[in-house]
Amino acid sequence: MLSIFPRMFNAVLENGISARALHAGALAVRLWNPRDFTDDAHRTVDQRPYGGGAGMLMKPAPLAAAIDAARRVNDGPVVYLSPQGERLDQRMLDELARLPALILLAGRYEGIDERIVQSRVDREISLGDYVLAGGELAAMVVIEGVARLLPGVLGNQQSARQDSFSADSQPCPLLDCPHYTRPEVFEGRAVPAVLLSGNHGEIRRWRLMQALGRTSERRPELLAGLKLDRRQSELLKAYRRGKNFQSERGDD
Ligand code: 4H7
Repeated sequence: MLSIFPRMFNAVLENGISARALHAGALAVRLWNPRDFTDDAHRTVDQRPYGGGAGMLMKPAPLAAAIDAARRVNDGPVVYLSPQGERLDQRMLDELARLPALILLAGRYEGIDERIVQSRVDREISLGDYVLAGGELAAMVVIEGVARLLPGVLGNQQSARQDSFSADSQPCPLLDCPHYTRPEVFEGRAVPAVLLSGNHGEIRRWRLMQALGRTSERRPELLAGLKLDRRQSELLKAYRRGKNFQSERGDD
């Protein structure tokens, strides 16, 4: 991990699943600060852009030296987090989680000198079409997304985890169904009766219906990429019928 703000990573490395992955030895993160690879008294990592314009760039020499040092310790593809990158998705996280090592590069200022991209970056990844002040949060998204996929990380579901290491990590085909826990009634809202029925066939059916219905309402483009079988089409129709019924009653 290369960043001029290494302490930002405490947020993800000291908490939750990534912290557990670290302690379990399933994950190791080493932080490299380009500032430690400068040779002037001010430890300068930024420089004005050729051609003018607002803002500064990360100058190439400290980045090159930091990347090369990181590579000597743990060689792996260099991933640069930037808005110009390929969109991150679950399939990509799965791919990254299978690599023995990875060098994440977080840019600050207006980005890095293009010659570093050319000479040392293997893959440019973006979280999505929006702008952050630095690549650190994006890198942390990659760290947490990868950590939870590593074998031996999810204590209780360890074996399930390994089974699903490939299968479960394909791009999630559908959105998740709604979830409920105790109490049965909260602020006047009851848990759907089917979930209390003990009929596991009906519960599975209801959950799939909700997943299909919510996906068609919220992310129709995900559904367009799927080929629904007879049962799934019927469940989706039933969901829509239920919705129409509710809105006719005015309690949608
Ligand atoms: C590399 C190049 C990632 C990194 C430029 C990083 C969004 C994402 C950054 C920039 C990021 C993402 C510098 C471009 C600051 C915008 C105001 C850091 N933003 N920045 N500029 N979508 N910012 O994954």
